[in-house]
Amino acid sequence: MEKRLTASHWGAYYLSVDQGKITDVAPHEMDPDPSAIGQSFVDGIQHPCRVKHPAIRKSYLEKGPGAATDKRGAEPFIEVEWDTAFDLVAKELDRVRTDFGNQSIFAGSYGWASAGRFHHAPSQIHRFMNSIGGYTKSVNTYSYAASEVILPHVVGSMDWLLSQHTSWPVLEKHCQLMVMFGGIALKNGQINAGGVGRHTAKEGLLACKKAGTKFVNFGPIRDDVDDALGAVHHQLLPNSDVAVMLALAYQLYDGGLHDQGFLNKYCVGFDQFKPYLLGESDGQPKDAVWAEKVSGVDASVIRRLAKEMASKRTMITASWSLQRADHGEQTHWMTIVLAAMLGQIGLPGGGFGLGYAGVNGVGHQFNSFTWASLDQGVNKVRDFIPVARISDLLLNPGGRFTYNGQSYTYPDTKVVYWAGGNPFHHHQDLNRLLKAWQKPDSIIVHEQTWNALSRHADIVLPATMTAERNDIVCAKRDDDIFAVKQVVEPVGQAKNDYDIFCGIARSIGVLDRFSEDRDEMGWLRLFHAKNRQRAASFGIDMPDFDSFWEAGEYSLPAGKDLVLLEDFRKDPDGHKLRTPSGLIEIYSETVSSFELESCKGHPMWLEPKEWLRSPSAQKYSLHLISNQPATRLHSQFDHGKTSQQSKVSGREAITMHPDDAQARNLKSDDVVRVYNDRGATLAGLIISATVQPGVVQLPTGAWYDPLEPGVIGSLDKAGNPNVLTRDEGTSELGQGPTAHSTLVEVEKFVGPVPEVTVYSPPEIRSL
Ligand SMILES: Nc1nc2c(c(=O)[nH]1)N[C@H]1C(S)=C(S)[C@@H](COP(=O)(O)OP(=O)(O)OC[C@H]3O[C@@H](n4cnc5c(=O)[nH]c(N)nc54)[C@H](O)[C@@H]3O)O[C@H]1N2
Ligand SMILES: Nc1nc2c(c(=O)[nH]1)N[C@H]1C(S)=C(S)[C@@H](COP(=O)(O)OP(=O)(O)OC[C@H]3O[C@@H](n4cnc5c(=O)[nH]c(N)nc54)[C@H](O)[C@@H]3O)O[C@H]1N2
Ligand SMILES: [Mo]
Repeated sequence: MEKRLTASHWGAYYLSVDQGKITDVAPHEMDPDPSAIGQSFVDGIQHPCRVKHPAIRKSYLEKGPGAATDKRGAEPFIEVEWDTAFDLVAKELDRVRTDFGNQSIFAGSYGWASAGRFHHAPSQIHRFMNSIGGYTKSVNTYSYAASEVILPHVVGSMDWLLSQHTSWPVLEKHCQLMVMFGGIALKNGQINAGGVGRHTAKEGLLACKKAGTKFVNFGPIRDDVDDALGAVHHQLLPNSDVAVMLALAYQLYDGGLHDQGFLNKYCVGFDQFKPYLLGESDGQPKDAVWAEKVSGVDASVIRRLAKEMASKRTMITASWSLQRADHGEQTHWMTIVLAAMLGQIGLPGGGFGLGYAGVNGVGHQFNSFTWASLDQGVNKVRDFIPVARISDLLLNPGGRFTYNGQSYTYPDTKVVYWAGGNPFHHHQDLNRLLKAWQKPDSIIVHEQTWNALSRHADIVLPATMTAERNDIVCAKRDDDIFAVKQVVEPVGQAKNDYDIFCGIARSIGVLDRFSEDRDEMGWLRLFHAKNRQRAASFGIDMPDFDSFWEAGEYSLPAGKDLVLLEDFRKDPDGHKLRTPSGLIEIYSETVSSFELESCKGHPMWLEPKEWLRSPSAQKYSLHLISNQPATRLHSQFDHGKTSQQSKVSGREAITMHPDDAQARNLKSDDVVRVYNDRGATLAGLIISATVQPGVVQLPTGAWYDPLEPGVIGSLDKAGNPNVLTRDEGTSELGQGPTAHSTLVEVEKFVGPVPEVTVYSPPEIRSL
């Protein structure tokens, strides 16, 4: 039995391999807090649901592009040889770019794909598309789109902020009070985009606790904070955080506890914000009594906490989930304004943090250089969409949209091409997506499994998984970098995305441009050479490629401790922020000049369209939190054992408060129907007071499994919350996703419970 190193977005492990089969998995010894998601490697890689052969939807193979697009998801697939598939894809891409132009190819292809610098499917697809003249892309992420657009106006880019976050050891030494909105969920810290050597969030938090940090959390779900932290927990109505933050700000100002010196020296626009805060501009002071009416948080709690925050070194944290909601731009902006009023930004242990443990990297000490990745080339097409506007793009060719103060047009999409992401996982209002999905002539995907994405495509090309190929795995800035070797043969005829694109590039006649005549190991050697060079410029002598490859891993000396915005605080002229004023913008002239109803010049409480105090709550009286799943990464490895073991009554679990369960006469393990006007899904019931009354939690990631495939509005059998969520942008500014602003009703499902069938392949025929 061999033990072979592998590495993933959720950690490094050793796989035991016996006669070509993965039989066991053990975490890497360097990891103090390994993730159980790795257990899914045992059955997840060589699972029957893997795509084994290139496959074409029946009508598409018979009649070509545009054939019976309303049957996507409902027809059998026909297996073809690779060369046939390459030619078919090449011919269609050539037809579309010649007849309509490259902007008619949508290849934004958002998604997390797998860890690995070379076999990173989104980089591969973008490089390939650029080698044939470009594609319509998507901008920003599902994770924090609203903040990515608003924060450059306020303090700086989200990516830059996240790479500078105050690190755990500094918090341990200096932070006396941590006030959290949306918790610091360790289930999320299991993950890091690109890879993770050591999971440090848990030990970081426990060290703070041991050193005496007091934790206070506002949120609908108690589990968002580890029990060991002994946090004081305050329930609040989902989406009402801005009201509580405003009231804390009001109480600071009212009590003379705000730091006027900090506001004068490091910020602009407090004077424009103040009339709103005090109610001079709209007749409503944003005091604690007002906030209680909005959020349900006791006014006395807010008053007391404001005083305590002003008397201690206080870190205010907000999870990313807060801004995946209607008017999400306001949440992190207001977090920063509140921290600015406390005046501790740039001091060790104080200020603000966005998304601690949202992924493992936030709070980690980073090194200052980034590892090499695949050069994607230049995209000649200017068209783009904000990432969550995919259904709008397909439904409204030629239609207009606004984004960050400007107006743009949606191109006419003929081909949708995806590799490394799953819109049937990530997008909101799947029934609306299904309608939009009928529009393009061709939908081409590279997939590993027969999940909802591949089932709803025309051309499905089977892609390898990590253990089936060689790669270098590391997060962009992590200290630990792994040489991950192929451990098992690819299932069936699965190929690496790179080799798939080489095959298509050869048919089109652009192979040289795409491949630069390098094979897999040639690219890995190139990356390593770049990495060594970068390390050397920091005085670090990395081993040569062969030694690295042989050793399997390399760790940089730990990065140094960080304090977010410390340089700016010490020397605001020498370290100007990249905002128009160079300072923190409590009021933004730029945003104000856009004249948007949905995002004004300073942060405000703007009522969500759908929440527990909106009229629709009469009909749908439960707020749905579709948060990140603890037992998988999004939809990845939903078929694996760690995820499958967490299912209740054969499907995704929904958690409900005992009072709500009693009112609906529901029992534990009941199969329930969760529904609203947009759709319905089945879930298995967990009754627990960890969620507050009026809130239900149904994590994302269960594979969409319609009772009647191809029928828009069909009941989903497996528990995918995105048949219920809203597909509207956060605002005309950011256009981010708003999954966390959703109301539903829940009832016992009556009648024979349909079996979940999505984890076995669909009907596949041979030619
Ligand atoms: N309701 C609701 N919806 C949400 C969210 C929410 O909070 N609530 N959160 C959103 C967020 S933050 C995010 S980031 C998105 C995540 O959305 P995605 O990133 O799209 O989700 P994944 O399941 O990670 O999708 C990755 C896909 O790539 C495939 N894949 C993996 N490796 C490879 C490879 O090497 N090659 C190829 N060709 N394919 C590969 C996997 O099989 C899988 O289908 O979801 C969003 N959706
Ligand atoms: N295990 C695992 N970890 C992951 C991922 C995964 O799929 N699996 N995905 C990764 C990705 S792509 C991302 S972007 C991050 C996302 O990180 P987050 O955005 O932080 O993730 P969520 O789990 O959606 O939300 C965290 C908590 O916010 C709370 N919450 C929701 N709405 C509100 C609200 O209005 N107010 C308050 N106060 N709280 C609210 C919920 O109780 C929820 O549990 O997670 C990453 N980590
Ligand atoms: Mo995300």
